Amino acid sequence: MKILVTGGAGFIGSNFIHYLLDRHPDYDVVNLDKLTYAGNLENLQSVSGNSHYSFIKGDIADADLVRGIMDRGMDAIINFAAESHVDRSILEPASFIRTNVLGTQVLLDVARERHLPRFVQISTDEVYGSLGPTGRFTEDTCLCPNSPYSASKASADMIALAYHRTFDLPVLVTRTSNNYGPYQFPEKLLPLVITNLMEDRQVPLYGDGMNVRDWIFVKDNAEAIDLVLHKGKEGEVYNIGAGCESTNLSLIQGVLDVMKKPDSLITYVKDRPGHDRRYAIDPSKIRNILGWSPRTMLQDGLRKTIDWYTKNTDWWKRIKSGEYLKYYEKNYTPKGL
Ligand code: NAD
Ligand code: TDX
Repeated sequence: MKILVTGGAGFIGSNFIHYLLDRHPDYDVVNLDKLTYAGNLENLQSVSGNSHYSFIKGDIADADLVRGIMDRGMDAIINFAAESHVDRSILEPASFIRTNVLGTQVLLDVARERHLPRFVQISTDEVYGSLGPTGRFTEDTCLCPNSPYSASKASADMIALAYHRTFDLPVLVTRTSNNYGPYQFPEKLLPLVITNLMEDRQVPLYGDGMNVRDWIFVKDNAEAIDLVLHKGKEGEVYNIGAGCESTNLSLIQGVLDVMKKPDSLITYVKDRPGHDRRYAIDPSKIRNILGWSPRTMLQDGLRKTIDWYTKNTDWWKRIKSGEYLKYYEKNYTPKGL
């Protein structure tokens, strides 16, 4: 197969490309990525010489560029490209609408023109909104997004599924819970906490710290996406989650324990506006129909992740010393960090 992966220089996309090239060494993978602040070709250094892998710097919203790539005879698009950080969507929503909604629409239009056999839209559990203390999101849960980020992702899902129903485009959608693992940009909770703790800096905990997220090791998500690509049914949505719920406070306490750091490094800060209280994915559909199950549970995955950031200090130190500093100041300084 020839596969166009968009956003492959980001966290999940780069992990997915590593997975795909290992699992299917005869596949050709083209990575189209705009290299925003979140895109990092260092994530793909070890495959840069692989003759089955190529990189194109560009925007998914550039229809002519996407047409040119499709003319190489692609069999599938897997659309990871997105603005992905909720806090940034609160500071500046416009780029989220542009890339996540309009960019996806451009990809869908070109896919339609070129009769693409498979289009996998990578989405998130955040489109379902916030849960109370019980229950889990199924694929039939109504969409109720609360942040500009999740609203842009919900829009893209609905447009993609509408292209299936209206134009018969072979679209599949995956909705995954919070991913963690190697190469995650240190603005997201876990890499922020791990790297701050490595420097004995305070870690910011929003609100009362009791918001719940459902954590999945990124390689398990890559395996699930690969299954959906090959065996999923067109027009269907697949929830992907590992059943690892945790409050943010107990997650951070787990990291403090492994890293042998004191609780006094936690600083409670002002809450995120519109902060969703709880997410939890019901993965029964992908488990029962496609036979997927996660391999890595939270404790083991946390250790692997902490170990990766410990061994790759150059990777995150380069990021944290650049443009990222300006964002960190804008998001956290007024709240006392
Ligand atoms: P990320 O921010 O680490 O990476 C996004 C990548 O997209 C970057 O390499 C960036 O350069 C690229 N990009 C951004 N705008 C682009 C554009 N206009 N054209 C081409 N490339 C562009 O994000 P991530 O955490 O790897 O998330 C990947 C996908 O998975 C996103 O669609 C996100 O919504 C979804 N998702 C993420 C999580 C999570 O926990 N991280 C969970 C569920 C779903
Ligand atoms: O400094 C922080 N302190 C804190 O308490 C940060 C950055 C986050 N938090 C909280 C907010 C959330 O409850 O931790 C939780 C996780 O926050 P993020 O890492 O920002 O992730 P979240 O908002 O849950 O969204 C993530 O999962 C779903 C990804 O960023 C999205 O791209 C994905 O769709």
